[in-house]
Amino acid sequence: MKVQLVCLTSLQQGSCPYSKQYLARFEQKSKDDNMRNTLIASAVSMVLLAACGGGNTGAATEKKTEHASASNNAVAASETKTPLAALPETKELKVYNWSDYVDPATIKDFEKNSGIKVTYDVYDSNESLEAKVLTGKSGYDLVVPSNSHVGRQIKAGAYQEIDKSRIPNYGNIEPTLLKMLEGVDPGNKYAVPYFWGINTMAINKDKVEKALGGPLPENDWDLLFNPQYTNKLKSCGISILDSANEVFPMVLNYIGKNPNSSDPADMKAAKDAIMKVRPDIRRFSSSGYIDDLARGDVCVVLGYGGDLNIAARRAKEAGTKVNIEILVPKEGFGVWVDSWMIPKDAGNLANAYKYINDTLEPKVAARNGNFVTYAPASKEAKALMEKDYADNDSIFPSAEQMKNGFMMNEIKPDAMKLSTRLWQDIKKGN
Ligand code: N2P
Repeated sequence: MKVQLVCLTSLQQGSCPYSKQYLARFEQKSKDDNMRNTLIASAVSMVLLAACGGGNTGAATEKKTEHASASNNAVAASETKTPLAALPETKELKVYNWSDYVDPATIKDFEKNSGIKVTYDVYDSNESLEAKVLTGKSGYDLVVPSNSHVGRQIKAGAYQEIDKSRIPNYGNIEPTLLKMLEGVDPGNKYAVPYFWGINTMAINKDKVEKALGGPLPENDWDLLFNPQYTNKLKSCGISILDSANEVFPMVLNYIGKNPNSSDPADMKAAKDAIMKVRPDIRRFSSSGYIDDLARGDVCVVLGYGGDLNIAARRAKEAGTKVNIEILVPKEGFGVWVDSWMIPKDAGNLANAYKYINDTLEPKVAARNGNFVTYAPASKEAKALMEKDYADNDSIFPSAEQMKNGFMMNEIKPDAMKLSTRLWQDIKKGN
């Protein structure tokens, strides 16, 4: 993926804020950096695309992109010549999604407008979802894995191909997200992006400053992985995601390794690094940390960017003095894309398509985006979101910041097994 292409059309119109030199420099850097090349360029271009397409002058460009994307990726329903074969009509839809990942009001509206009854269950880790979908009898019509798990689950035969012509809003999807997913889902046959976001950390600023009794470290990740700091911070509470897949890349990056390494020696080094701070970790949590942080029960959290923002909002709404800051560390943060996928055993196919389509409606996507504080895949949604969120760099990191991000890619099956075993040991304290 050539970063220059990203702003090309806007540059011709003079509306792209990034100079050719800047983009060329970035591309050179990407070439030099084997580990972070293709996918990071894509991630950066995602932000550039948003920036380039934001103003009025970009409107023509936007249209062109949309058209190209529609013809590349889907035949919009309106363009289809032959009518679609009818799918069996049913009256329900079973969704299995991440917790805190939808505005419940959008589900109510969908039910009201469609007459479909939605059953909505939640999980808080890719591991939990995978355990269900790999049985082949998930009982769900829609699930939402991260890009790190999409490829392996497709290969395992867990999903049905998407009929894009049944999703008229498919052309609303930010094209860069589809490009990013191509690596795990060639031809974008199975996965339809929903939100993208980052794995990062948040602090209760007052408590952290008090516990440290001195300045915050230059490297934000020292707050979580350097015993010099964690020794002091354990008194106010450290919480990290309860998932090897979400935490190992952060640790590998901290110790200077490839965040997506499948090398057993690197995995063991990551485990050793966590074991150094293990006595100081109060909680392993993948969703409960939102309220822990909002209440002031923990002061440093490794979590999902949007969830950390939800914690900050809840603290504000509760009128407490809990002062939460979400960090976007210059030393690196993980980037992921979560997608709708239809399990093989889905029984309410027509309704699954209707629901996916609804989530890509810019207004619905913006409403969900405001509620869950992640970046919607529906590209027009950002402009409709509350300004505070649209301007929040832990929800929409800037192009500069994205250079420090790394995609959280799929790791090899053997490495996955090893990291799961190491994670159990870490939790037991072995
Ligand atoms: C929502 C977490 C979704 C992000 N609570 C995980 N990729």
